[in-house]
Amino acid sequence: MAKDFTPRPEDRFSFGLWTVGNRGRDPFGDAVRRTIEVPEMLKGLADIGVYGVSFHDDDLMTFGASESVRRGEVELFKKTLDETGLVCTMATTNLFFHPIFKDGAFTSNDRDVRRYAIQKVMRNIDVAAELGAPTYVFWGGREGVESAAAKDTRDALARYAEAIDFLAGYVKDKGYSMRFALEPKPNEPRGDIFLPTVGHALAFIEKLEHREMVGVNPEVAHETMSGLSFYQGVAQAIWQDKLFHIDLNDQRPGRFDQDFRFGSEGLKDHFFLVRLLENSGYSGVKHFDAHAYRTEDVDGVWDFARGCIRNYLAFAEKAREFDADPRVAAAMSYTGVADLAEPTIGSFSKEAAAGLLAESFDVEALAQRGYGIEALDQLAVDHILGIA
Ligand code: GCO
Ligand code: MN
Ligand code: MN
Repeated sequence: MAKDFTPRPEDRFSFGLWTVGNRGRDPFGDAVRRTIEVPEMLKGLADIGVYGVSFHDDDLMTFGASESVRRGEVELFKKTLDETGLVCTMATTNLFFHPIFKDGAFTSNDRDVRRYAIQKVMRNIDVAAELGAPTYVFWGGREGVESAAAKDTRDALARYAEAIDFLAGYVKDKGYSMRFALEPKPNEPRGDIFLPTVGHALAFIEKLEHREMVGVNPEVAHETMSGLSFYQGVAQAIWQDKLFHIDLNDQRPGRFDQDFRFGSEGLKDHFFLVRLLENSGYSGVKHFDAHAYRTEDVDGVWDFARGCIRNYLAFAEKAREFDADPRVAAAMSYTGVADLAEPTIGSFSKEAAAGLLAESFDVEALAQRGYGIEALDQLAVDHILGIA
């Protein structure tokens, strides 16, 4: 019989309204399944043990509707959160769907579009604060170009930074406690998107005035589309204390943004990713930004959502077993994993430099060393396959 993996609230799993709400529309075909209304969605998520939900302004409040209609939609959402016990874990702005954003939002060549985009975010930040969302995500899907002739990238990045800093100022002025998380993506829908990878985003943050309240929201699919290691991007973000949020899904390299069920493709990558998140003390939400295959009806959507959670918890269990295996400890010791935590020489001093220059090394002997990583990695594969 299949093993039971029941999530606990402290696992802090979260889904976007647009994920389980995805109706399978793609550039080639129309919606294939019915709308799941917000109350039904939240009840369904609560039933499978989810902790929280996230939203775009336009997922929750009808774009262009009167303030009273939009208020009613927020009130219904709040009421359903109360009834289901779910919390609002993140909010974000839809700055990509409406034709006004075809040339970008914060980086549109049209100044009025840029000002409208900032206003749209401010309005939703107020809603996010009311709902208690601790994180506000910025995914700049339309911030980019098809032709490098169309924008001076230096100006575009300056406008991007100006917008983020202005909005950070707004949050501080209002006394809200939320933090910002920038979500990189290399392309799609734009030919080239600004801040294409975790590395670009981390470097960009260092140029901001309010850099202390801005981190990253890396997504499995997006780094994988770039052919990069998601693990390494996340690990560096953790090292820089910038992993404020994470978008979990799955993806094959070299494809369009597939947003597959978490853990359905890259089993070894996900094993190490979950082990990293669990062992690093990451305390943010585990947010799924994925959707069911287009072949699915509403039952399939819930199979998809349960699958994301099940795979995360299964990898967490596998990671614990791996870390508790004495053969793994021995193999890691042989490989010298913990030895890398020991400082090499420390800060510069004239004495340390003179001491190092006077030291002699047995280069031949050092070059002969085997690191035993084949054996160590095979233990990981054995654990993943359940044959350890
Ligand atoms: C995508 C992105 C989005 C964002 C979302 C939240 O590729 O479509 O991953 O799903 O995560 O807009 O900002
Ligand atoms: Mn995505
Ligand atoms: Mn995402």
